[in-house]
Amino acid sequence: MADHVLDRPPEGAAADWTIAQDWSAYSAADHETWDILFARQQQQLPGRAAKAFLRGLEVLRLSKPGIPDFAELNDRLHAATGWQVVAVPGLVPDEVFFDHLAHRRFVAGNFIRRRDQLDYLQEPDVFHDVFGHVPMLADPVFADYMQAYGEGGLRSLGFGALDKLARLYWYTVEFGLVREEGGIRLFGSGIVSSHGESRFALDDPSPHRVAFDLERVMRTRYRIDDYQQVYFVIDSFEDLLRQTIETDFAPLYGRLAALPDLGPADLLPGDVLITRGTQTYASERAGG
Ligand code: HBI
Ligand code: FE
Repeated sequence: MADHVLDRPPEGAAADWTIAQDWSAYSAADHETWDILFARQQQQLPGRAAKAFLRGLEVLRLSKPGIPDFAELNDRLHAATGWQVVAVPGLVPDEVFFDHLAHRRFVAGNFIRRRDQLDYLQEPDVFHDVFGHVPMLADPVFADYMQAYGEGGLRSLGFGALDKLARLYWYTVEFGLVREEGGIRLFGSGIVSSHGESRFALDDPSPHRVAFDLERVMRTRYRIDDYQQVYFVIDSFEDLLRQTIETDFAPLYGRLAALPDLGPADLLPGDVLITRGTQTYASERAGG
């Protein structure tokens, strides 16, 4: 579990940690922060984000100015795939998080970042959660993948294998790339909601880009404090869903327990490399 998570719902939250979005409480400045973030990404993402993501923005009409009202957003999202967005005060415990996903509910922070945090913040806010995650949930295949992930998450708790499964989420849902039309496109929410990383992940020579392999991904540690040193590229959302559903995770966890973890920049002889990164960005940031 993330370090700054409480172990029971804060006052005012329901037993499942949900709260009212309280849309009318946002200030004009809050809505303007959303509009600034939205405009920056709208200018950057065509031709870079996966078609499913861009289609989701349209289906959900996220271009409407201001922070979306979840009630209105949910009418469209529910009609598309049966998913719903529910508001939470911040990070919730793993078990609560997985249970929501398994029931097609995506938890979203209801607060928005301050104006001096446009480029980076650690806790997921409404821009990351709604702009970053929700468009993909309007895609029927990805919608099924997220539910399957929640179900797998609940099972993983019994195996003590959450750290391994969390890497799958990280390197797909948060930071995934996909092959599309002979090129590579973005779909990970942490990338598409970040002005800097939505360039870096595709264009920068520094990170490795490696073809997705479930077991390989689940061995790979990740960093939460800076751009990724490796991105994994899936063939398609159908393929990702199929691998996740067809894999029996119990023996996989057994195998993983016997294998050493990999660092974020390690490469293996069996890797299918799309780009071998220079790792220049990471070494310079490390103080070189
Ligand atoms: N809580 N609000 C919130 N959002 C998350 O993405 C989240 C969480 N709690 C736990 C959690 N993620 C992790 O368990 C997963 O990333 C694996
Ligand atoms: Fe996220």
